Amino acid sequence: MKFRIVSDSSSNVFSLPGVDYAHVPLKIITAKTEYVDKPGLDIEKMVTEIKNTKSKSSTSCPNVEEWLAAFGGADRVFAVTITSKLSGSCAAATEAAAQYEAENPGACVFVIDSLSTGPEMRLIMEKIREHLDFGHSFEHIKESIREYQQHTKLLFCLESLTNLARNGRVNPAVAKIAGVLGIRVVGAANEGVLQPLHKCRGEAKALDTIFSEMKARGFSGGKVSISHCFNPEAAESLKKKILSAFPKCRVRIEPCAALCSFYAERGGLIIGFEDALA
Ligand code: X90
Repeated sequence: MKFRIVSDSSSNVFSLPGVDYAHVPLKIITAKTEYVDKPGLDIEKMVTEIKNTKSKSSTSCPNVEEWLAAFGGADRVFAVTITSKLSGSCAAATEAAAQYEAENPGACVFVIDSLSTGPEMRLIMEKIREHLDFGHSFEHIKESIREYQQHTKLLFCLESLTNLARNGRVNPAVAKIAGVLGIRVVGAANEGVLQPLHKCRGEAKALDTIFSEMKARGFSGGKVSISHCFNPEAAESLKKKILSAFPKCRVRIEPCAALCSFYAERGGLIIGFEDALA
């Protein structure tokens, strides 16, 4: 029985050692270029180019064929997608799953709508890998992941919400507040959409606010995954803060790939974490 984990590139995960893993890219479309969210892309250049242009840029999700190709050859697939409330990725994966099962009798695809993105998707995939290592059955893993998702959360801290607002993923009024120099918006993924919570002046204040929000949401030293858009310093400061309160905590830091970099924009942080019941 061949098991595979597949995610769209909003997870920022391009390899997952120890399991059969594939990713399907989202795309970032500008007036001049189409950027495919794959390893090797010069994201710094992309972010700078987009910041310096007045013309509108947008994104597009993987299509059914791309998901299908990524499933190819596996008997059991876990397909983890960005929130279905903000992207068509989950719908395409669901359609691909139905086609794949029809064309490959006996094969099963479980589509997991993360209702989130980035680091929370990584936590979900690492949990699936743990179950696979234990040799658990497909059905058992499906149930366990549904339960695990109740105990993973996502927070974000953004210096600019311009691209989110321009593409209708957040209220323009909220984006305007974030546009003020030095103001960061700290918020949460709530039922699959962005929920702004605080306006913070300065990064130190924002990091304190994130850590308080984590604790308010049940964090007590569980696993943490932080993705940043060209802001490793802030990610490290947050990690330090977490470790000083929870010295044994596993905190992973990684850069955003293209899709998350486009929406989180330079300076942005996205934090996935487990609550006490995970
Ligand atoms: O299908 C597409 O074109 C992709 C659209 C994605 C839109 C939202 C991406 C958000 C990326 C921003 C901070 C975290 C927000 C979490 C919300 C659930 C990152």
